[in-house]
Amino acid sequence: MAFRARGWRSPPPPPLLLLLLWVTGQAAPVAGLGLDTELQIERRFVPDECPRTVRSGDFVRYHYVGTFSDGQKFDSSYDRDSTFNVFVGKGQLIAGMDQALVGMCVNERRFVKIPPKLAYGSEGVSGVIPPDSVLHFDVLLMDIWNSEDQVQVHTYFTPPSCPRTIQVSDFVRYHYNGTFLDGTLFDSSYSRNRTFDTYIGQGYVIAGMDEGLLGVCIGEKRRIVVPPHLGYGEEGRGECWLLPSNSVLHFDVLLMDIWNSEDQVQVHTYFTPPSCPRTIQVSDFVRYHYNGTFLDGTLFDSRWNLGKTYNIVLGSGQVVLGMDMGLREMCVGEKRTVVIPPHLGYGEAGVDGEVPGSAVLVFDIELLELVAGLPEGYMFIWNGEVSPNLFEEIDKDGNGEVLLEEFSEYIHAQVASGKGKLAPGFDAEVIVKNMFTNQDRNGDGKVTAEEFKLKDQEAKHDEL
Ligand SMILES: [Ca+2]
Ligand SMILES: [Ca+2]
Repeated sequence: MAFRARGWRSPPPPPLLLLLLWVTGQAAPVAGLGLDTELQIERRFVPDECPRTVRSGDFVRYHYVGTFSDGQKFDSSYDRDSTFNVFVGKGQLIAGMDQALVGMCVNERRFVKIPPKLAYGSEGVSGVIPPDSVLHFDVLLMDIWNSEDQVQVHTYFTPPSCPRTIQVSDFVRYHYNGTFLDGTLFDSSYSRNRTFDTYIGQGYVIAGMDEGLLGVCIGEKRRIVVPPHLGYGEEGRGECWLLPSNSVLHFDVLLMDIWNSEDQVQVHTYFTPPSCPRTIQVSDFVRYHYNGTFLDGTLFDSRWNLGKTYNIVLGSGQVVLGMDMGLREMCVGEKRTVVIPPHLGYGEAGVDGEVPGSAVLVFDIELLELVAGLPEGYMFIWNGEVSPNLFEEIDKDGNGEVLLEEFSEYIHAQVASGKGKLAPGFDAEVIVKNMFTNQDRNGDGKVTAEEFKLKDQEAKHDEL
């Protein structure tokens, strides 16, 4: 090993490194001759993009192959399949390497020739580096950061509108590609075809992401650069991957979704009809069109496209609570947008294959029809006075018993003549059957005058 010291907080060095430390400490300056007496640097490859170069004090990760002048290899990081990680300019490297790394870009490749006086001098390293050896290094820089680095954010796509940005305690869903500085991909939510979902600012993600995600809009594309002390540090352990220790991480983030547990349903009316005799109340039957999208604009459901309306009774549990709330007070002909947070939508589970877990839903709604419902809890009401001889009227054949057929015929006749009203939006036969069963106390399929009377006396707001 051609380096004097261990990397930053690395495990204890193997014996050879200890030996090198000792020997280098003893090395006397050597007066050489010709070109071999000076440090020579050849920049073999310089990338087009180079936002930052190595400065003294930086921590770097690099690969190298070390050879003697005759081409014989004495050491290589590739053989160990791991980069060499070290602070530059702090005497942890032989002097020649400390100097040679300065000014390098990530992905730059340098051929470096180091004279003995800037390496191991006239002593060399017993059994490894002969005395007065000129050392050649083929260096490829992988990573660079400084302990003073902060999180860097760079927004490279800004959506046209941004009604809301990420704040502490929000729950977000985002896609990301995670790369090292040299561009190598180490993780991607896209490859899993699933967003990364988390609370922000509460320590569920690395500190650098908690900070770097603040202020992001839906649809924004942002690169977040996280130095290791705000990322996975020396251990390099992520949630599902083991990273090289002390690596800088690039996250290219696309925000898909954002909400807060304190969010309520948001309603925005963008078209109001000229007249509105009644707005939707609980128990009303309504028909409406809608498009359902996620916050990023992806359509997940559309009644408009299907050419069918959605028909429900408000307050009857036929739609998610957020939709029930979002439809209230709407007029026929009105158009509105309803934004539903997941705790009032499909929750953490979502809908398999249709709605991801913890998704905010945006519904664009047009109300087409409204049929006023009955008061809450009623399935049938009389519009006027109830006949005093009700049982006799229902018992058409006068045999003292009411069968379901008689009962059903009678109720439908009342509805047809406008004297009674069934709750809209439900199956009339089911309502009638339930009413009949309710009257038939002993369940023998007939309602007697006695059963009818008992039911009548205890009824508070029941059917008849
Ligand atoms: Ca009868
Ligand atoms: Ca009975």
